[in-house]
Order: sequence, then C-alpha cells, then structure tokens
Amino acid sequence: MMRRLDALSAIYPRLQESIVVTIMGAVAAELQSIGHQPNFFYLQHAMGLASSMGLGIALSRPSQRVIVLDGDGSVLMNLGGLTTLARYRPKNLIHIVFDNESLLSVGGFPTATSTGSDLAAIAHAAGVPHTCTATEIEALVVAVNDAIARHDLATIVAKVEAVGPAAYVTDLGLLENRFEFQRWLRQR
Ligand SMILES: Cc1ncc(C[n+]2csc(CCOP(=O)(O)OP(=O)(O)O)c2C)c(N)n1
Repeated sequence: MMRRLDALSAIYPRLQESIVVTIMGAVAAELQSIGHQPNFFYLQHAMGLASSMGLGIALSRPSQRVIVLDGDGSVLMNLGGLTTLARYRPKNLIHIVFDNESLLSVGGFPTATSTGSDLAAIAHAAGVPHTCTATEIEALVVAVNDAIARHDLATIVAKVEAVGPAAYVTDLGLLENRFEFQRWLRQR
C-alpha cells in the first residue's frame, strides 16, 4: 500500500505539464504542499464532479492533457460521471482515483470500496476503455506514463492508505485559484 502524498510526488512531473483538477480536502492540500501551479484547480465542495469538470476542459482544450485527481467517496457519489466520461471518451483525459476506502476529509467513514466495490471494474463496465488498479507507486507511475503514451481515456485506481495532511486549509484562497486558473486556461 502507498501513501497518497508519496504517490503525488512520484507523478508530480506529469502533473506539472498537465491541466489538473482535484477534489477538495486532503488531496488538494497534499498537492499544494508539493507545489501549487496556475494550471492546478481544486474543485471545492462539488463532490463527485471533478471528472465532469475535467471532461469539459478536456473537450474544449483537446490539445492539452487533463489529469483529474479524484477520491473513492467522490466517485461513488456520482457513478454516472464515469458513464459520461466513457461516452465522450476524451483522449486527453486521465482519471486517477485515490482509493483510501474512506471519506477521509470528513472524518474517515468507510466507503463501499472497503466492503468490496471495485472502482476500476465499475469504470470498465461504464465503458472507460483503459482501467487498472495500482497498489504500489511504481505501478502507478507506469500506469500514468502508459496512459499518456496511449493518448486515450483511462481510469487508474490507486489504492492508498487512509492518511492525510495535518490541516486541509491552505493559504490559497478559493477565488484566487478560480481566477488564476481561468486566466491560465484562457491563454491556452
Ligand atoms: C455534495 C457534497 N457532499 C458532501 C460533501 C462533504 N465532503 C467533503 S470531502 C468529503 C469526503 C471525500 O471523500 P473522498 O472522495 O473519498 O476523498 P478523501 O477525503 O478520502 O481524500 C465529503 C463527504 C461535499 N463536499 N459535497
């Protein structure tokens, strides 16, 4: 099993060169602790919709790569998002789901992946053309690099420990991130 912070550090070079949309909470704070960039957007509150926002950006910016950093609880809240992703199949979108089997950011309640639900299998059944589950950092890095080289929609589930940062609030304001990201996108 890997720690998400280590996993994020390992794929950070790929994130730097991509448009990144994350869910709120632990993963957003961890990515910011490694290094915020103007091409990173941390979607607040709208649980389950990071892949939908990533889809819209990927379709409107087909020459840019979009990486969505999702969570098991968020995906489970909007499973229909996987079917929509698969329907439009943006070749420039990679969907990474950090599966800690928990709603970590609100106290750590167990999700359905802790009782056997398999998000890579669900994504595959939804029609996502390439899916896999990585349990080690090396496998995650290979899966991300393969997805980039293949240039096709992929959902990569990374099984991670249910640990997060000490604090989720960072000094990057919501509106600051919103305007900075929008400006960055407009220049593309
Ligand atoms: C629609 C909606 N419901 C509830 C919340 C409260 N909430 C914020 S983060 C979170 C848990 C997210 O879990 P997961 O996607 O597994 O990510 P993790 O926190 O484990 O990294 C919840 C329930 C929310 N932001 N939006």
